[in-house]
Amino acid sequence: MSDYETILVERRDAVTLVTLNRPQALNALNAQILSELLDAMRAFDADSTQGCAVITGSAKAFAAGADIKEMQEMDFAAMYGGDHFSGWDAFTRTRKPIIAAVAGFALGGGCELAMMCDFILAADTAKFGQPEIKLGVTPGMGGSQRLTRAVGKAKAMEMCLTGRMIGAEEAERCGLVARIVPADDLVEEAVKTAQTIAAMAPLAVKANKEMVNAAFDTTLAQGVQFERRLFHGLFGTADQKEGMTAFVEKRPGNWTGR
Ligand code: CO8
Repeated sequence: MSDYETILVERRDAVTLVTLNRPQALNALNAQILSELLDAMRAFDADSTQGCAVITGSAKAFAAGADIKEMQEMDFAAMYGGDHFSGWDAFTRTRKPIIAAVAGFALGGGCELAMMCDFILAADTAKFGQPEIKLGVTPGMGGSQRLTRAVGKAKAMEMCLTGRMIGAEEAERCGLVARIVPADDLVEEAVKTAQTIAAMAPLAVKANKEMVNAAFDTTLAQGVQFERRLFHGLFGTADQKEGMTAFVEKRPGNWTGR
């Protein structure tokens, strides 16, 4: 359905499935893949028939990081003076939910991309790491911040300072991933989960995403207040009336997104 060269985009009913597709570089994130991914996510966010997205890679690699060959010769002026991050910032402003379905390597920028998604489903083969230290640098796409918030200081510090990879079980134990599924079932399970989300009232889906994310940027009191305002606001929607009436009438809700 698209002319992209580095990603495949497929619609499964109300779910947009994006597959990173640079197998020769283990899905390393270069400028082209960022630009195509961003374009696909903008189209997804703007399309009222689509309710949730899944981003996945190959069995071997979700993504093995930012493209090292693209960065190798850059100096400070090229990196600082260039615009290498606003695209990723834009990615995080996607308002509908995105699930990362991770099999194989999610390293450096690959781990950071997975963490920019709303939650991670991991295949039992998944391996997460921030190995930038081994390249003489640090995470650059938010990894030092999102990983620390996800797994706490001790493990984030160890991973960033040593480059040690963690497997799916350790990642689940420390709260980095929502759930582990057998590798063969990963994409189907992620799409099924996305379809469950896409079948919910759309305004409530956006509000839930927004308020959980607010927990990372606010004090508890501010976050609770933010939640309350959105909660109040949903009582002005037709879908709140429909959802509660459907419960009382013991039938599924029939959402209008109003
Ligand atoms: N960038 C570019 N090419 C890569 C990358 C990468 N991150 N990872 C793998 N490749 C390429 C390899 O060079 C190789 O290409 P070729 O066949 O032409 O030599 C091909 O993919 C296959 O890789 P390997 O032969 O290395 O495969 P192995 O199975 O032996 O090893 C590993 C797999 C362990 C995943 C290994 O490839 C590896 O260590 N990759 C690098 C991991 C890494 O260091 N990632 C962090 C990158 S830095 C980063 O992400 C910072 C983000 C900051 C944002 C910056 C925005 C501009």
